[in-house]
Amino acid sequence: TAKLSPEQVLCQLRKKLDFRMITASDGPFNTTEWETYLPKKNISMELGKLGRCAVVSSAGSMKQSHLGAEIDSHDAVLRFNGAPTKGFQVDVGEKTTLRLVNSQLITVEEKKFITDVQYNFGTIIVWDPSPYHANIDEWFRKPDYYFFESYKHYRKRHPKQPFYILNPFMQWQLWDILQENSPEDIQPNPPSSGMLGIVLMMNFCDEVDVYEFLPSKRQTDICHYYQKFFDQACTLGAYHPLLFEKNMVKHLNQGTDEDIYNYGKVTLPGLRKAQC
Ligand code: NCC
Repeated sequence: TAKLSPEQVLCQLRKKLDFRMITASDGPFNTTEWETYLPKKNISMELGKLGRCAVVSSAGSMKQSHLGAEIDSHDAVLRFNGAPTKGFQVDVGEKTTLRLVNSQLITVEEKKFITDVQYNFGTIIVWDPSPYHANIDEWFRKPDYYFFESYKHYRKRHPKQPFYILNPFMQWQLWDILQENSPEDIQPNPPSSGMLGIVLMMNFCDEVDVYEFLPSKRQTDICHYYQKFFDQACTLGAYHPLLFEKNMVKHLNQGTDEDIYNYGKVTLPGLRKAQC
C-alpha cells in the first residue's frame, strides 16, 4: 500500500477521531449521581482556543535537557501520569495546563493521586484501555481498571478542578490510523498516553511542540526523568505500539532533524489547519 502523505494522515486524524469527553448524556453515566461528578463545561470551552502548545514526554532523556524555559514559553503544557515538575523545572518547566493520566495510575496509586498536590493544577483527563471498539456500556461494565470510584473521590475533594473522562472510542480510532499507516501488523493494544496526548493537543492547539517523544542525542534506557529505573521498553514499547506511534509522529514532523537530535523536539500542526 502506498504511504499516505503527512497532509492525508492529518485529515484522517481530523476526520476519524472522536475527541469528546464523557458527559452525563452518555448511556450508563446518565444518572443523577454521575451528573454531580462529571464537569458541565465542554472541554473546548474550558481550555479555549490554544495557540502554541507543548507536550512533555516522561522519558529519561528529558534529564539535562535544559528545556524548561522553552517549554514554559508555550500557551499550554501537557504532562503525563505522575510526571513531576518540582525539582525538575530546569529540564521540564513548571507550567501544567493539562495532565493526561491512565486509569491504572488513579486506581492502583489512588492514595497518592488523591493527596499529592502536584495533581491539583490545570485540567486532568483520565483514559482507560477499552476492549477493541467496545460501546460505552460494554466498556463501563468491563473497564481495564475500575477507576470510577477514585474518580469520584477526587472530584469530591476537588470539585472546582476540571477533570474529564476521555471517551473510550478515540484510542481505537487512533489505533486504526496507526495500523493503516504501518507496513506491519501492530499489536492490538491501545496507543500510549503519549500518543493520545499528542493528538488531543493537535485538536486543541494551533501548533504543538512535542519534547523527547522522538528521542534526542540524550536517548537513554532510563525509563523516566524522575525515577532511577532502567527499561528499554519505555522508549520503544512492549504493550503499547510505541515504535509505530513514533514513526507516524516523525512522518508528520514539520520541524528539522537537528531539532530532534538536539532537543528531541518535533513540531506538529493543529488539526484545525488540516486542509481536507
Ligand atoms: O511511563 P508513562 O506511560 O507514564 O510515560 C508517559 C508517556 O511518555 C512517553 N515515554 C515515556 C518514557 C520513555 N522512555 N519514552 C517515552 O516516549 C510515552 O509516550 C508514554 O506514554 C502510559 O502510556 O500511560 C504509560 O504509563 C506507565 C504507568 O502506568 C504510569 O506512569 C503510572 O505509573 C506504564 N508503565 C507501567 O505500567 C509499568 C507505561 O507502560 C505506559
